[in-house]
Amino acid sequence: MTKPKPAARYYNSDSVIFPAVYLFKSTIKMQAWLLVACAAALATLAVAQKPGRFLSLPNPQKCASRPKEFFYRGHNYFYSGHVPALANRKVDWLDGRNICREYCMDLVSMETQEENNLIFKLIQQNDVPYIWTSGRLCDFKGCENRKDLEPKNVFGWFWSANREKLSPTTQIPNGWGYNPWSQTGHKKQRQPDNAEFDINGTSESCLSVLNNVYNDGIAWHDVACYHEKPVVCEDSDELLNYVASTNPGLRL
Ligand SMILES: [Ca+2]
Repeated sequence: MTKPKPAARYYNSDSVIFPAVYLFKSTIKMQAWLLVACAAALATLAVAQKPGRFLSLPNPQKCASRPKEFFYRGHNYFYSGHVPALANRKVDWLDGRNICREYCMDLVSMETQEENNLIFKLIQQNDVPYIWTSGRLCDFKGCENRKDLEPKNVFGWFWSANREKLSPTTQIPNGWGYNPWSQTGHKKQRQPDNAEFDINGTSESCLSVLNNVYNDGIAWHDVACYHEKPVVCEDSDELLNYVASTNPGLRL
């Protein structure tokens, strides 16, 4: 395994997982995939200057005692600001995923308006300035030659936690009454606007919910993944099933 270039660090981690969707059809295949991922992570740790740049594996004990702030449609959620051990932590997007993944969770994915409203309410009621979600632009290795993702700023977004595609960014999603993407931002244009790319060449490849940063209320923004933010974690069926199958008797 070659050492990742710093600029490609997020792309490397996602190119491992995004095309792997078809491997998740059975627990046995999933275990095989996790073994491969584990071996890849260990091999990379040996050469990486900064460890932890790859997806973390779940920790069974942390999964069993994971924070459960509220429950919705079979999943537990928590805001990192409400967990004493994490209350003061702001992390980049990949570290955010890994904080959640050690608890058998992942960054939150809002596939429905009802779920999105719950997250917006959490942000509003607790005066949270911003959070990371699992939303990610498919602009890394493995996303080339995908005509269905073009143009990327409209069709190229997916939830990393479960690899589901988002609705086209220019449309109100099916079953929703509003478009969750902000109508404004740094360039006074609707989101996603990839604004930071014009400033310093860094793509805005990760999806954050910002609380009125642009006098635009609570809304979705594309943001460069290196920014440090608190997180909302949501149960991951894949990681919970994996830990359950490999730890008989563990109460999750
Ligand atoms: Ca933006």
